[in-house]
Amino acid sequence: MKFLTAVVVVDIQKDFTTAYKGSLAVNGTDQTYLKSASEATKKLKGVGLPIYATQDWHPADHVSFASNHKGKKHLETITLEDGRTQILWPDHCVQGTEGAKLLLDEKLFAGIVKKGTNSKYDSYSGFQDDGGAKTVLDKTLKSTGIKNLIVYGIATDYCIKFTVLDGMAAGYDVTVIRDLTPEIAPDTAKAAWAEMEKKGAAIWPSLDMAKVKKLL
Ligand code: VGL
Ligand code: ZN
Repeated sequence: MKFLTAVVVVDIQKDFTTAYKGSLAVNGTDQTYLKSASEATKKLKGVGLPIYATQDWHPADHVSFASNHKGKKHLETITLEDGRTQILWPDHCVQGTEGAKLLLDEKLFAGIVKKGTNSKYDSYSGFQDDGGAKTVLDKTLKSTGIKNLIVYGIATDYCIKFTVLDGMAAGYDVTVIRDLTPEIAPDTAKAAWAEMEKKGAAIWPSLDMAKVKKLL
């Protein structure tokens, strides 16, 4: 059977979780969350859907790390030489480190899409970085005839928002699973949910396998 729907699990990595005392730990990412995310992913895999993971994968000299900008702190915003604004974060998901590891069983995934690998550009989106360089995600999905995406993971206000908006811009119907998608801050998350919905994303409060079966 050929599926019309794929699942994109965003950035479920040690550094983003309280469960592993990550450097950029997001509220609501304890062991209970990880268990729910893992069970949901297994159910989706169980009905045959292809599952892709995105993985934040930064070099140590990445532009988004406050430590690479003298005198700057976590969550400050800077203006880069080319005029773009960049939010600064603690060092996180450095290539090859423990904190960059994915927390779901990698056997679940049809592919793992690394992002944020260019030190000059951040990449909240799983589709492309801030310099416009595409990842393999869109090509991979299009080449297998995928039309719909089910998205969840970390975090609503950054990587989920940009992955969902770029997914819709690339022509996919996108559904986001709210209770599997924790957020960095309430105000930015509220705006992110509103924007995703306004631009046409379906927001489900939780994973509903009866509804998923209609998307297959
Ligand atoms: C993310 C901040 C920096 C995310 C990644 O996964 O939402 N947030 N890098
Ligand atoms: Zn990052």
